[in-house]
Amino acid sequence: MKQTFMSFDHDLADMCAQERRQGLWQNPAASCCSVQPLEQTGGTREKDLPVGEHPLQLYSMGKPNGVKVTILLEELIALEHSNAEYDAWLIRIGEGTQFSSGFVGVNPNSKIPAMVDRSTNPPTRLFESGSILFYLAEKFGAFLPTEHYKRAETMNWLTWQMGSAPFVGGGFGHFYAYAPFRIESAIDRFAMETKRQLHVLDSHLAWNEYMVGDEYTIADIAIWPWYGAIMNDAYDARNSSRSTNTRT
Ligand SMILES: N[C@@H](CCC(=O)N[C@@H](CS)C(=O)NCC(=O)O)C(=O)O
Repeated sequence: MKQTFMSFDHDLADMCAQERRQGLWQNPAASCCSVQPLEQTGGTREKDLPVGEHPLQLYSMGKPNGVKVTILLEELIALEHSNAEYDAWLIRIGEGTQFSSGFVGVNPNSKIPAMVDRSTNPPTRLFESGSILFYLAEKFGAFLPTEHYKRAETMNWLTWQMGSAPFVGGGFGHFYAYAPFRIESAIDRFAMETKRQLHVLDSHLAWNEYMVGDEYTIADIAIWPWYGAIMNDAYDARNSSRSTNTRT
């Protein structure tokens, strides 16, 4: 079974928004992108994860953090790294699959993406998209420069992205597009922060082809699914100058 998870999942986003407007957001287990209640951190359902034939098992879905890992895997396969072949298993976060015991065994934090490298003994569990990108880049010796300055710069931008994304998704995306009611100060704060981050990228990319000069790295792979999605109108936010008071 192979799925791709290559693009922003607008259907899921719409479903989240709908759920919340209908009040399902009060039951975090039933809604996606939820705040995970403490009692669910240990895995609420006894269910093993499926395992396929390839060395790498990916448990994910088509949301920006998941897309990062899929892009890197597909780039590695394009470079003919045959050990980068993977089985991709859809984790339906809207249905709470991330709280199953099998998933929690791979990612105790119950968030996609998660991965298992079964080519090692014992198998290596991986969670946090930045950690997965770094692990794969090191393992395959690709998209992570070896030269001192460029390697440091790659990690600067990779960790910048990991630290910045929650302001975009959990902050701007939530308050602008999905929240059941509108809070002007929250929308303003996170819209400004998202614009500021886009400005940081714009300024840097005015002088650099990629985030690390002329080299395509895991920093670009981490950054594109989030900021590319914003530029492609994720959250229906292109016209974000519209008044926070008039949007319904
Ligand atoms: N810092 C984590 C964030 C992962 C994350 O927030 N995943 C979201 C989807 S984009 C998720 O699984 N949400 C499910 C939930 O909150 O229950 C990473 O980069 O891997």
